[in-house]
Amino acid sequence: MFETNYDDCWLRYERVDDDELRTSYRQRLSHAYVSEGAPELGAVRAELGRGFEGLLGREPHLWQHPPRSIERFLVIGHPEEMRPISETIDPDEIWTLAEDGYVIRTVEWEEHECTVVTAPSDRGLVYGTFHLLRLLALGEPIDDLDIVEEPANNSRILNHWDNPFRRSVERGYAGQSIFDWERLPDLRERYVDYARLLASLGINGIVPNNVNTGIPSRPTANDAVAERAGWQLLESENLEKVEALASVFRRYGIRTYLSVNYAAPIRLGGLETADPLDPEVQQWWQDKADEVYDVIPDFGGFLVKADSEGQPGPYDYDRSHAEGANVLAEALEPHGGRVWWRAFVYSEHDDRAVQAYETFEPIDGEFHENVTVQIKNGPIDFQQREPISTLFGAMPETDLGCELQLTGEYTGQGVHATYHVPMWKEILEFDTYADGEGTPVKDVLADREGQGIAGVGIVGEDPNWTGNYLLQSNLYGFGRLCWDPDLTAEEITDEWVRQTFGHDETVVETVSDMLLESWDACIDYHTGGLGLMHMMYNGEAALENHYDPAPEEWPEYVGATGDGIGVDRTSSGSGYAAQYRAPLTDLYDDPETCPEELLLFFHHLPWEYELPDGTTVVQRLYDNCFDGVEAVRELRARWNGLEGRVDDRRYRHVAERFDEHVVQAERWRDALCAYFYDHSTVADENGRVPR
Ligand code: GCW
Repeated sequence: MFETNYDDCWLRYERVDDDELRTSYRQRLSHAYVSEGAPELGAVRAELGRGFEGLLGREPHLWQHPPRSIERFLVIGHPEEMRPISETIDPDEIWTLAEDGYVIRTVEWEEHECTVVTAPSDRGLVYGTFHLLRLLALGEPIDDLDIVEEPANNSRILNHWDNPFRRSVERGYAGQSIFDWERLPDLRERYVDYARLLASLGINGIVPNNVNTGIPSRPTANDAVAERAGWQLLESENLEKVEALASVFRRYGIRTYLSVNYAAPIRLGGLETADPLDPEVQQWWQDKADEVYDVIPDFGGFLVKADSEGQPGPYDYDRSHAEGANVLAEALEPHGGRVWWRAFVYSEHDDRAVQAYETFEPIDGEFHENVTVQIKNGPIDFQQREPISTLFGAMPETDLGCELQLTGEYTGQGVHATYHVPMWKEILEFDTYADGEGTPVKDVLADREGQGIAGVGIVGEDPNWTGNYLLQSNLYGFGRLCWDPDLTAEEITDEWVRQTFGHDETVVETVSDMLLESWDACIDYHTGGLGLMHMMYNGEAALENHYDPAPEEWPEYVGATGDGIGVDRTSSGSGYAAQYRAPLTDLYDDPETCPEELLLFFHHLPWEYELPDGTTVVQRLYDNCFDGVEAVRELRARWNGLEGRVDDRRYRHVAERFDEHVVQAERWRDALCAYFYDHSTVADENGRVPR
């Protein structure tokens, strides 16, 4: 019934092997009293059918009332509509939950024992149902459940850099876009299965089109455009297509947003200007928003890349980013929509790291309440490891969103099995001192209506969705961390491996350890560590862009000279370190106290500068590059050791990519070591450099 030509990822619902466990699951769940009405409940029943058939060998018997003749049964619905819930759980407990929250509890009702999934919203019932199925897939006992879940982040959104109509994906490494805008509003099963994957993680928002909406420079009214592009999704004729896609995601509690182009009033409206303070422009956005909500009643809002990498914006009219965002916010406000306004601006400073703060910190508090400023985790651009953006500690009066990257633009592009969860944990745990000591990024973002986390998507039409099967773990991990940033990387990894590869402890342990070690290896062979970054080839061809090494292309990022390496971002340099709250500025300003993993991001140091363990900077760079390659070889060997324990299709696919991974890691090691030697003329103590 559910055969597709693409992978099920972590929703495999493999049969529960343990007879005793399977029996106890069947006894409690084979009969289900599920509420009706909302489209989400249709998704709940469909998922129960699919999940139980896989896990328990048969679909549940669905009842429209409490099955009096059955001792134990499952109940899914809202307190007020179902007696097994309203008579066992205090409704206030449910109504005071966060809207997306849910409760899963084992209760005694009359002479029955019920497993209850209840929530204040239909979306919560979807999330609760996937949580229950996850417990079964993980082989957890369900005899005495008392689970209360609320998401830490209000918004948990996927940003797709998919180019509609062209079906290419910017920084996509898993084939073409899964969204076929030519064929929409016709729907595909793959859209449903993608919505299921996202809902199983509690993702509640999606932007299906690229922030680079296709208008690189300031257009004029009569600028003929041959090729259709993302900005045209706002055209009346395309809104029906957006609604069709939105209707699929809506059933799974996911709101649809659109990336819009700031010059749309000119391009779509034929106006002469897109000046946010121009009344005609304000009216145009208002009319466009009204039109969108007529077609898509639960539309989420607009995502905007403005005055960045050639995209138009308010600076074109000498307006601030707040003035720029607020005209869209006013248009969306009556409909409950939100503007996600990206803070990814640079190019006006020698040190690109300083610009976003200098642009946005001064206008903190000037944005309308329904504007969220979306900030990349670091000041550069999703590098293998970056310090945390200074903006997270600098805008208390503005709703903030953290933008993370799932796709591996700089971490191996769909080939290298680089797991981002440990990186994201480091980002979310970083103490910004925004409210004194103990104000980690995760707390800066949490528990505020307009805040949350956005992730740059990773899926494409490849049967494995992510280019490498192991990279499905990044989508899984992103969703789990958005919901609960307190989960450990180990917990998330264990969950993903078991649901994806089963419970063979050798496989679970091996794959988990491999993933948890992959990021460190990635940093070592791609950068040499110590905070260096941005040494990639910037060629035109999409797939070689940012994949190959070319340190010589970026002197201002690496700071390699005859006397040393690194970039001075302290008070004696670009002054970036001063944008942090105390005591971070002093911590970073002094090479003696600056964390080693960021040393050369903040400091330009002599090649022979001695690190605390007595190693020199240049020797450490050589060692890290070689260790990085060794680590990748070790990862490959461990994977190869799993032959016969993992199905052949996925085993061979991943093994092949590890072979590519090793070769590419060697390429980076050799290019970086040669570059370091050319500048330092200091040979490796172990005779490996020069080669
Ligand atoms: O990461 C860089 C990428 C661009 C991307 C841009 C951005 C969508 O190289 O491909 O454009 O940043 O985040 O806007």
